[in-house]
Amino acid sequence: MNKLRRNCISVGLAAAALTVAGLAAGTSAAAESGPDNGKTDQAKSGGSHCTLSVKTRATQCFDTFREAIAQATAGRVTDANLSGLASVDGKTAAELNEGGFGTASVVHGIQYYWENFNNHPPPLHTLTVSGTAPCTTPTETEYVLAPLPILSINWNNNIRSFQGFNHCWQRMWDHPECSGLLWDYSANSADLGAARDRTECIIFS
Ligand SMILES: [Ca+2]
Ligand SMILES: [Ca+2]
Repeated sequence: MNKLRRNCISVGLAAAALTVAGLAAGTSAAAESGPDNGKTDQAKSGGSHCTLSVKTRATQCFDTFREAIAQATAGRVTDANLSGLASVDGKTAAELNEGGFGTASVVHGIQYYWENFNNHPPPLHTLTVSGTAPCTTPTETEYVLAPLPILSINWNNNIRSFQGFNHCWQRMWDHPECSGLLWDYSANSADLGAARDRTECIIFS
């Protein structure tokens, strides 16, 4: 087991308290939340398809999903679909999951602005998070991402679906200090349901 993989890389605030209070998606009516229905805080500027490296904390945004995936994989995967519409296809998913040791950049998760992996009319936005190695066993924490980045959109309270890659699972929390569990260990979700537009902390595991 590579020791590097076992280190917890804290991006932004560290998880202060990993309590499971509030478990069960979307049951806390008083919890801070984003828009209930239509998205209101649309992109102001910059490309809609962004990447975040957990190693360098660098972010970049691109006009196309294809460009974002190419950057997130250090040029290894260059044929992802252009728009970010719907989930990555099976071929691209397989390519993303080939990212193992020795590759420069390994995709851990893609966050989608809309439910059903962005299978929705525009505007479409994606946030692809990458690291330098695959994740370890699903319930062993890799790192905390909180608060979420503010790029062409503010990703806080704006995720409706996500996909994990390279053995990475996600837990989603309502607040930037990683409290108020919204969504427990999962490899993906096509629709966060009552937890839509509420995530401000993701723990990758
Ligand atoms: Ca929230
Ligand atoms: Ca893990």
